Amino acid sequence: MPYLPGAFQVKLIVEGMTCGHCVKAVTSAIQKLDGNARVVVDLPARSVRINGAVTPQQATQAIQDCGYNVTGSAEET
Ligand SMILES: [Cu+2]
Repeated sequence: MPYLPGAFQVKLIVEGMTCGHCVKAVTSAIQKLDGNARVVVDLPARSVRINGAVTPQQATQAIQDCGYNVTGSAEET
């Protein structure tokens, strides 16, 4: 699915992601909250964008449980 501006309700800045394995770990952690969530990870920008039924607080908790540090969050419209 192509990127649609504004389609992501949650954007987090996550420290410590370095490779595709990290991307998979973060993505599956989010998809445990919402199996249909769309997750786009941008490693250079350290951003995780989420389109799904997930609050920033839930997503932050899930990512921190994987061992990554969430240093910023924003709710997008
Ligand atoms: Cu990794």
